[in-house]
Amino acid sequence: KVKPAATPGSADPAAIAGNISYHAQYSPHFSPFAFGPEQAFFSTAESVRDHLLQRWNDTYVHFHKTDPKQTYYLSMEYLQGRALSNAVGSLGITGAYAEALKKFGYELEAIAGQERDAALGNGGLGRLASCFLDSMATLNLPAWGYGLRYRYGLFKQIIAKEGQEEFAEDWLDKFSPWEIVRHDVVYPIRFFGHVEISPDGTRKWAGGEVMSALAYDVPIPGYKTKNAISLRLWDAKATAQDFNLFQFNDGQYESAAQLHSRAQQICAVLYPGDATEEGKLLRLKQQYFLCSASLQDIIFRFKERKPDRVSGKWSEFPSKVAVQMNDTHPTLAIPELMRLLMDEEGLGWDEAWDVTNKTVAYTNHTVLPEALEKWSQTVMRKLLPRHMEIIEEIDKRFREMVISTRKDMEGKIESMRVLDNSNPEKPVVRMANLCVVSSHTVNGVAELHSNILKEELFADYVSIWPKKFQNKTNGITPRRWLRFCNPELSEIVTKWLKTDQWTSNLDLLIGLRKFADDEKLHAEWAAAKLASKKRLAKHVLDVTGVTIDPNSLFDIQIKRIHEYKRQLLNILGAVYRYKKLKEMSAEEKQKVTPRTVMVGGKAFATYTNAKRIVKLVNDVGAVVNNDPDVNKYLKVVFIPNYNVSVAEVLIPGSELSQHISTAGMEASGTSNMKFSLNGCLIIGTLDGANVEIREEVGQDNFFLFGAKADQIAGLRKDRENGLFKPDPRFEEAKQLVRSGAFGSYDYTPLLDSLEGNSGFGRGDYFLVGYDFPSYIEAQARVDEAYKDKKRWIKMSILNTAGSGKFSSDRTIDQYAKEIWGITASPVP
Ligand code: 26R
Repeated sequence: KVKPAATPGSADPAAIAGNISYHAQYSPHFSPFAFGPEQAFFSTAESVRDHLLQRWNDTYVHFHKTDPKQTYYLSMEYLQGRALSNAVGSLGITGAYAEALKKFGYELEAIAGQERDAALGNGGLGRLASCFLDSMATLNLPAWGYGLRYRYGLFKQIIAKEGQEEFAEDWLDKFSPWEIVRHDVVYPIRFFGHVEISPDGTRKWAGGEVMSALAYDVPIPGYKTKNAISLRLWDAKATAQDFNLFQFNDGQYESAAQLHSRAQQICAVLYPGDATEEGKLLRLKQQYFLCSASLQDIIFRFKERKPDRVSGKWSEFPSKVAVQMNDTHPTLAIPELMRLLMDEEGLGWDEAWDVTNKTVAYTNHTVLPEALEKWSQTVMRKLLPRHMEIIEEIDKRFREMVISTRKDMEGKIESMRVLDNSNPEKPVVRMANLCVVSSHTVNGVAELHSNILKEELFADYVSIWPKKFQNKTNGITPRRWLRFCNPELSEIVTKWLKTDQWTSNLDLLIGLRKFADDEKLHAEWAAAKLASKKRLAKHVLDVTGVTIDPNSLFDIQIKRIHEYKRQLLNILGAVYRYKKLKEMSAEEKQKVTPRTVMVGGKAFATYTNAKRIVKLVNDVGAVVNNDPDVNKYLKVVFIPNYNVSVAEVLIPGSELSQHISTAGMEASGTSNMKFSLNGCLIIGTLDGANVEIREEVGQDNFFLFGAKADQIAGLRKDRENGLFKPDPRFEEAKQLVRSGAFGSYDYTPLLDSLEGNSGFGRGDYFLVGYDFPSYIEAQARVDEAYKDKKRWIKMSILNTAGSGKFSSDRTIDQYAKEIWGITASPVP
């Protein structure tokens, strides 16, 4: 009924409705006879996109004219989640869009719920990249993200009889209204082939197979600013020339389209299984594809902004370009930039090296040995022969440098060098070493983690380049993780602070501290929490069929399933709690704090022990939740298919969250920050960013337990020497699982990983047994604290009040000043 309007309506609901109606009619993706919630979502998104495009174009033109130094963030992962609410919220037109949709009989929230998550990542590293883009745009920084346009990003998790099952999820079905294909932004990408040496000695990569990288741009709005930046996602394509019509007409359909199908493989899935040689090769192809396309684009833009710059001006490059590598996955940016500068632009080694070193910086996100990438030199030479030559030269020159300047370090060279030839059968490239040797700056992601890098993993390099190493404590965007996901609490914060400026200056939250005892605030705070808990309970009922009590303590652990994150400690704690409840008299039970333990997260498809943990949580839940003796006091729920939008429902409704990794193993953690910001208390070890959160919110408002990072090595040694004496409570919990109380599934291998004396994955490498008693005792302190409602709410308020430091705006501001050397460039 609404008259269509082609132009995006400002903030006027009638004009917006007209624009939505225009898109339904003239950007049709469905037959015109219905306007259901799905059609309404796509038309609304396209209408919002018009606003974004305007800003996106203005920002691009502004950067082009003013030519500031720009950061390019290279990441194999982004976990964007949904975009609609975030976009209208950032543009300040949520109310107008809500009203416009009412004209069609729809609620904005329901329409926004139609959107699929853009899940182009696994976990923490990917979500961090997305929070960073939000802050870069909000701070008006000249900065972009580059990534891959995976067809099937993160798998969908379904819990079946045997535990987790993975299914491909097509986020582009039906299509994404947010991406804009740039048919004019296409670069050739080469694989395989050989190195050609011309008579003058110059080397060039030739032959092999060549396909195209095609750009898709996702506009990223800043909060309350005109700037909108870009997440540029590359897709792989073969052309008509690669299609062999002769073969096709001859009935050889598959070989006729061989390159087309190889191109499709590149962006098919994130982290394809790498157990086979094919899988490894495909992963390396993906990494190179991202690096080569992005660097060609960066160099193109460098030239485009000042056409007279072309040759002889390469020393200017690092004053215009900063490249940040998000972990080692985009390390090939280093040899690729060297290759482009030397082979395509004619620079000599020294000049190219100087430019590369001043341009690239590396962030480390993990110290786990199995997550530190090592690539076979054989595979690398086959796929990227010229890059392998360049890597060998980097390795050679690094060794020569150490020998000529640091005789005292000579004994360390073998472990520091880029190439590891210690196993002549399987020589490898150590990607982290390549990053450290080639980057101007290396950073960790929390204070403790950065110290571990400096004192352990990269200690030898620190003695050569003491100033290369920094810390940049992670952060989260307060827009998505409080303002938009928790409107009830946001409103209260704004009311008591008498300003909504905290959304872009999170330090203002500290102003809540002085109201921490105010009874009126307490009442409002408790009501907001209860509303969020009810929404959470509804989600749990919808996806699991389990009814949970909003008056019980909501205790949540959501993150990737990993042994070092110790979901096993959590569930064994719940098993122990169950056992004690079973032993209690009815009278004793009256005094118990009722609890709902929720665990969610995905296990990597080939990570057997992680999958066993998922199964165990589900099995324990099935027994506990159906046991009338205890289910008023304890429920255990596995939340399936954890992702960004599930987190947006769970975090606001949480009261206690578990960040219980073995100290020293979680680089930072970022969901801990989200929970604390939403007034949730943390039970945790002194690991990653927990250390800093506890400092900020105050130690009385944090439930601490467990061994410290500097004790871990000693404790493992003790264990090897047979000095570990398990606590009887730990033995009881394991025994109950072994007894078959939670079903017939064979948990022996999982539980055996907690026994014995030594070895990786055996001998309780993650020290679940050592930390178990202090964990149980910390949980008892939680139960006591929860009985005192006033005290609990005060602690909750103080968590929110102390979360200012963990805004990704702070993190990105530090990167901009201390690593990238870029400054704000707001569109006038
Ligand atoms: C390629 C493969 C070996 C691989 C390893 C590890 C792929 C992906 C990863 C993911 C890692 C790097 C990750 O997500 N790390 C997390 O980064 C977060 C953001 O800094 C931290 O908060 C979190 O502690 C860390 O585990």
